[in-house]
Amino acid sequence: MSSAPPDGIPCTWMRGGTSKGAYFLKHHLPADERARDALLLGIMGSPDPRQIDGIGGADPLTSKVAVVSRSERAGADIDYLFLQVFVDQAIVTDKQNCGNILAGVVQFALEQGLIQARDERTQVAVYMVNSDQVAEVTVETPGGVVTYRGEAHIDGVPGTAAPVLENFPEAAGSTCGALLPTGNALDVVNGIEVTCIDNGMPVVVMRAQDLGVSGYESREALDANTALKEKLEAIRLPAGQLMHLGDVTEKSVPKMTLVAPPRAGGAISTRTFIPHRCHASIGVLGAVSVATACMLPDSPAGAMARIPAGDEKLIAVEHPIGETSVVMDVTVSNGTLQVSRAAILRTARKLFEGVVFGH
Ligand code: NQM
Repeated sequence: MSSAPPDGIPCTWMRGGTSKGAYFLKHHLPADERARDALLLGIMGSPDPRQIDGIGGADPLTSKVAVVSRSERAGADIDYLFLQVFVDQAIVTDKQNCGNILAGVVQFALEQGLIQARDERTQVAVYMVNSDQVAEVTVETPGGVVTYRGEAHIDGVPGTAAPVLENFPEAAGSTCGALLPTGNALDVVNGIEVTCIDNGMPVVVMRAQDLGVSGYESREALDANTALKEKLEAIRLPAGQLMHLGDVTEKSVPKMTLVAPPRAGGAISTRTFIPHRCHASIGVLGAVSVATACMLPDSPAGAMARIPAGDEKLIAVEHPIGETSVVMDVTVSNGTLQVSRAAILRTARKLFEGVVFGH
């Protein structure tokens, strides 16, 4: 299948936020994209629903790849390309970003010697190749050395770890060209009211109730609901065109988020399909996009969200296993929403470092 180097490739396997992935230095992977993708499919064990012949975890959230290199761009320290390796199809896509895998990229770059740590904590400008956007990421480096241990907790991960702060100063429209790619806060697609939004991740936001569910079901119950999945795909394909993403049949965007009124003290309750399986929680940039939709009065999310007052807002996005809090600086000028910053807390952990083999 691929011409993988027989001696394998250096690889670090990390938990980034609520996802897991293989982190590579760019120069260790084939420069040719087809050869690279074939190699990554072999490494993850795709296509196979069990990924039994690879290191992927048989879930889109654990079949992810970060490709990292020193940046040559002004204003950036390192470049991060995210690749989603589909589990049951022979597809590797760079058409989406991933803020969870981003949570391990800086520690990896520091440990690989691409950049130098400061004492206490190190802030790094990460150029996210997929969305042509810079994220500011701050990690703990006591004595100039990366630590994964700490007291921060994120829902969906047992225990605590060192905090990783992700700041997105320029997320709006990073994939679709505009925060509201259709030009509207509300569209009707296949008879369902939706908000098509891109504040770092293209997402279609709609009322769970309109799709015949409560929006409080478990991930497992929603994943078993094939009728719901068919309805969502029938909305996603035309929505992808409206969002300037073209034919999204083989793309992992837009994500599909069902919203319901909050019921755990947060701003909104969510269930997100990414796009064919229900997310165990919600993606980082997915949460930023949904939190932004909550600020639009015409959106199905805005109508039911509980939003705190003030320009700096803490929006708790509830999901199947807790909540993800997004801090946003928001202003409205001339009736238009301006989000000048979105920030989120993550943690990460290095799980192993070694050599991985393709086919
Ligand atoms: O939205 C899953 C994840 C993600 C993406 C997905 C993510 C983000 O949880 O920034 O983190 O939506 O495919 O890893």
